[in-house]
Amino acid sequence: MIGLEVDGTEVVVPEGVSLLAAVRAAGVDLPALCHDDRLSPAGSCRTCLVRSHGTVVAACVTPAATGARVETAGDLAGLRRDAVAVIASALPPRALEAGSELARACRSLGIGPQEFRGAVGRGDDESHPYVHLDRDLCIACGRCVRMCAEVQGTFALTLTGRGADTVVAPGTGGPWAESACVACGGCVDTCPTGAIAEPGPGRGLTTATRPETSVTRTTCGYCGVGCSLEAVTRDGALVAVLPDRRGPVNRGHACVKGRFAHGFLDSPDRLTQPLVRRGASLEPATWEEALDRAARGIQEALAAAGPQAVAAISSARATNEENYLLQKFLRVIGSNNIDNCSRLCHSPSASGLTASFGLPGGTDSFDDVEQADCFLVVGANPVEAHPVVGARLLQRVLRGARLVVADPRAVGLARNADVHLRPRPGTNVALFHGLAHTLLTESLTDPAFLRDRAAGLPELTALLTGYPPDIVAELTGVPAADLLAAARLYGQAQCPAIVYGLGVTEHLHGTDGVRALANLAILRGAVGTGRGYGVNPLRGQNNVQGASDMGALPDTLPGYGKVTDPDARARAEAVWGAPVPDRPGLRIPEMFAAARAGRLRALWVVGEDVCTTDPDSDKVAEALDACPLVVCSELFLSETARRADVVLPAAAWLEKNGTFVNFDRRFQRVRPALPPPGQARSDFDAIHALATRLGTGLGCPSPAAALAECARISPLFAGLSHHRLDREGAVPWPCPDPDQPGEAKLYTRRFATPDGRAHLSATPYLPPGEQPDDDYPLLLVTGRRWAHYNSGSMTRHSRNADLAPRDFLDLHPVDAARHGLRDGDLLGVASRHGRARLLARISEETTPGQAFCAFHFPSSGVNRLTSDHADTTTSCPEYKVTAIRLTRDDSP
Ligand SMILES: Nc1nc2c(c(=O)[nH]1)N[C@H]1C(S)=C(S)[C@@H](COP(=O)(O)OP(=O)(O)OC[C@H]3O[C@@H](n4cnc5c(=O)[nH]c(N)nc54)[C@H](O)[C@@H]3O)O[C@H]1N2
Ligand SMILES: Nc1nc2c(c(=O)[nH]1)N[C@H]1C(S)=C(S)[C@@H](COP(=O)(O)OP(=O)(O)OC[C@H]3O[C@@H](n4cnc5c(=O)[nH]c(N)nc54)[C@H](O)[C@@H]3O)O[C@H]1N2
Ligand SMILES: [Mo]
Repeated sequence: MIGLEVDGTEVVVPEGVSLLAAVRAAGVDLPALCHDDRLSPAGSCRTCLVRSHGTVVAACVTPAATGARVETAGDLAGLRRDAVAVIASALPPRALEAGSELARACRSLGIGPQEFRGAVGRGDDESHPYVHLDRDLCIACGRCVRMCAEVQGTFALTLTGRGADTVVAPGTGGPWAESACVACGGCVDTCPTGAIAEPGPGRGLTTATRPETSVTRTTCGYCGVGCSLEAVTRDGALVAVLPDRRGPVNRGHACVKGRFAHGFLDSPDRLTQPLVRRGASLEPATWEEALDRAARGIQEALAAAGPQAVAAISSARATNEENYLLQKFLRVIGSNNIDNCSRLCHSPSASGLTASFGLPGGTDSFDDVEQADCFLVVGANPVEAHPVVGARLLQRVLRGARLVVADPRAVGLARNADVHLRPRPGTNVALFHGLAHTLLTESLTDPAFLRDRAAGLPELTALLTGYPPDIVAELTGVPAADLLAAARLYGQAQCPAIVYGLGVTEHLHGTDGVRALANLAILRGAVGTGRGYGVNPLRGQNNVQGASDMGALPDTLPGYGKVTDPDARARAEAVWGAPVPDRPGLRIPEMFAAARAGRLRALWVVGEDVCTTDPDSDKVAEALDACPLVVCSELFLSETARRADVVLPAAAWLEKNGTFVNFDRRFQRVRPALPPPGQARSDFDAIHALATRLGTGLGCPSPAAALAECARISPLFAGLSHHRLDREGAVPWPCPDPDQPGEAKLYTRRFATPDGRAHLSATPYLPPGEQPDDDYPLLLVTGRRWAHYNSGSMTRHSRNADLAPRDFLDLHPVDAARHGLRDGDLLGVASRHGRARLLARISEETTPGQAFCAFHFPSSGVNRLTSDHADTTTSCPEYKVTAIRLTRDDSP
C-alpha cells in the first residue's frame, strides 16, 4: 500500500493503481470519459486532469506514487470542464438525454444543450438485436474497441474515419449483425455516451449509470461459470441485466446469454398455469387439481410396487435448496431414485476426480488462471460454451501463456493454440497416455512430488511402455511430432493448467479419460502444490455442481456421504427423522429402462427436457409413455412436458430465491428480481406442495432454512448460510466452519483420498462404443453453439433466435463434395438408432470423415441419432461419437 495526499487529505491505495483511483478513493469524482477500470488506460480525453507535483496530468494514466501531492480543485475544475465541453460540442443536444456517463458529467459541470453543437446524419446501425449504434453520439474514445479486444478478445470493432469524423465500426465493414460480434455486451456497458446501446427499455443503462435502486444482485442461471449479474427493474418489469463488476469470476463481463437472453421470461409461450392430461390432450387446471392428480399417481405407484416404483430427475437449472428438498422428499418416502443431468455431463469428472484426488470438484479457484503459464484445454470449447471463462483464458494466452488445445474441431481457442491436437473422437485415453509417455521418457516429471504425494507410478510406467508416440499417432490420428511438442509445452511450464470439458467425459470411457488426464498433472506435480491451476472441469449447467452437492444423486446424500455408509445415513436420519434407504437408487437411463419394463410407475421430471436432450430419444419417449404417471415441472411446454400427465408451471432463475454452486465450487446467492408469471411457482414451493399433499412434511419453510438444514448434515457445507453469503458474496466449499473461509484451492497439504495421496491410474485405452462402417461411414460429434443453450427452450424464446435461427450439420468440404452437397442443403441424417434433419454447413472446422451438430432445436431430432452407449463407470452417454450416414432430404 502507498500513501499520498489528495487536496490535503491523506489516502492509502494499493500499489500500481493510477492517480484516478487515488482521487476517487479520496471521494472526489472526476469525469474520465476514455477510462474504464476494466481496460488499459488511454489518457486521450483529458477530462480527468489533476495537478501532481505542480504539473497538470491526466489522472487515469499517471501512476499513484508514495508521497504525491495531488490537487483537483481550483483552475483544474475549469480545465476539466473545458475538456468535457469540447467533446460535447461535437455531439447533437440529444446526447444529453442518453442518461450516459457523458450526460451525467455535463449535468454536474453545468454544460447545457446550447453547448452541444454537433451535426447529425452519420446514421444508425440497428441491424443487431441487442447492440445498436448511433454514430452521431460516438466520441471515438475507443473504450468499446478496447473492451472487445482486452476483455472479450473478439477484436470485432475498430475506429474508422479521420479527425472529427472518427467513429466506431465493425472491423468487417458491413452491418453490425454480420460482424464477428458475439454480443457479450462489453461495448454497450463501457460506452460513455450511449452511442452503442441496448435497444428497448434497457437503453442507456450501464454498470456506471444504472440507478442504485431497483437493482437485484443475482447469479446467472445459464451456464456453470456463475457470473454475478445485476437485474434492473422498472415498474415491476425487467429492463436490463448488467454484468456485476464485483463478480468474482466475471469481473464486470458477461455473455450473450446472461446479459441479453432474458426475453423468454415474458414469452407468450411461457407456462403460467398447471396442465393435466385428459385423454390425448393436456388441459388447463388449478394447482389443486394438478397436485391431486400427481399425489394420486404417486400413491398408486407406492401401493402397487413400493418406493422403488417412484423416481425423480432433479434439475441442475434449479437452486441448491430446490435440489435439497426434492432429494429429501424422495428419500423420506423411501426411494433413492433421484438423479440430475450431471449424469449426462460431468458424472465422469465427479467419479474420476474423486478417484484421483479425493473430491468430486475442480482442484483450484479460477482466480489462479492468472498464474498459469501454459494451458492444456481438452475437449472444451469455452469460447462458445463458457464465454466469460473463454475470454479470460484467451487474454492469458494473448499475454504470453502457452496453449495446447486437444479437440477434433478447429474452433474457439484452437485458433490461438501453439499446438492443436486433433484426436479422432473417442481416443482421448490413448492421447493422454501418449503425452504421459513423453513426460516420463523426457524426465518432465516431478520426482519429489511423485515420491511423497502420489501412488501408482510403477503400474503407470509399465502401462505407458505400450504408448510410444508412433503407436499413439496411429490410435488417435495425431501426428507424433505434435504429441511431443504438446507434452514438452505442458512438461516444461512452471505452472501448467488443465481445463477440460465434455469432449473428455461424454464417452464410453469418460471416467478413464478424466483419470488419464489427471495423470498428467500428477506426473508433473501440478496439482495440490499451491501454485498454478491444477485440473479443472468446466462444469456445464448453472447449478450442476450444486445439484450433485445437494445429494440429487442415487448413491450419495447431501455432501457426498454414500447411501451405503451407515454413518452418513445416520447423520441424515437424525435430522430428517426418517429412515434413509441403504441401496443406491436408479440412474437416469436405468429409470427409463425400468419404466419401459413396467417397474417404474411415477416419475417427476423437474427442469430437464429428457425427450430432447437424453440420448436415443425415441426410447426415452417410449419410457415416458409406459410410465403411468409423469409429472413435469417446466417453464415451457417442452417435448417432455408434452408427454407428461401433469405439468407444473415453474419460476425461472430471475424469479427465485436460493443459491447456485458454480464450476469452481463457489456458493453464490440467487435473488428474485421479478415475481413468476401467472400461477407459476418456484420448484421449491411446488415440491413442498406435492409433499404436503402426500402427507409428508419436509420442514425447511424457506430456502435459507433448507440450506441451513443441509449444512447440519454435511460437514463440507457446515459453514455456509444465506446470511453469510449475503455478507461475503461467494464462498467456496469445502467450508466446514462458519468462521473460516472456504477452501478455494484444494489439497495443498494432502489429497482427500483415504491414503492422502494422488492416485495415478493405469487403465488401458479401449475404443469407443460406436464405430463407422460402410453403412454409417461418418462420425458425428455433438456439442454446443454460442447463441443457444441446451434444449434451447430459453434462448429460442429470446432474440438469440435472430442470431442463430437454424440448426446446422457441419461437414468438411471433402465430405460435402463426395455427397454432392452445397451450403444450406436440407439433409436427412440416419444413425443405427434414429433419424434427424439438418441443414448442411460446409466448413473446414471439422475433420474429413467427421460431422458436427448441436442439439438446441428439438425439431431437428439430433438425439434420436445418439446411442445408448454410456460411460462404463457412471452411465454418462457417449454423445460425442455416433456413426451416421447422410441422405438428401427433399421433403418439406
Ligand atoms: N452457448 C452454450 N453454452 C453452454 C451450453 C449450451 O448449450 N450452449 N451448455 C452448458 C452445458 S450443460 C455444458 S455441460 C457445457 C459444455 O461445454 P463444453 O464441454 O465446452 O461443450 P461441447 O461443445 O459439448 O464439447 C466440447 C468440445 O469437445 C470436443 N470433443 C468431442 N469429442 C472429443 C474427443 O474425443 N476428444 C477431445 N479432446 N475433444 C472432443 C468437441 O469438438 C467440442 O468442441 O456448456 C455449457 N454452456
Ligand atoms: N447430443 C447431445 N445431447 C446432449 C449433450 C451433448 O453434448 N450432445 N449434452 C448433455 C448435457 S451436458 C446436458 S447438461 C443436458 C442438458 O439437458 P437439459 O437439462 O434437458 O437442458 P436445458 O435446456 O438446460 O434445461 C431443461 C429444461 O429446464 C427448464 N428450466 C430452466 N430453468 C428451470 C427452473 O428453474 N425450473 C424448472 N422446473 N425448469 C427449468 C427449461 O425450460 C428446459 O426446458 O443435455 C445433454 N444432451
Ligand atoms: Mo451439461
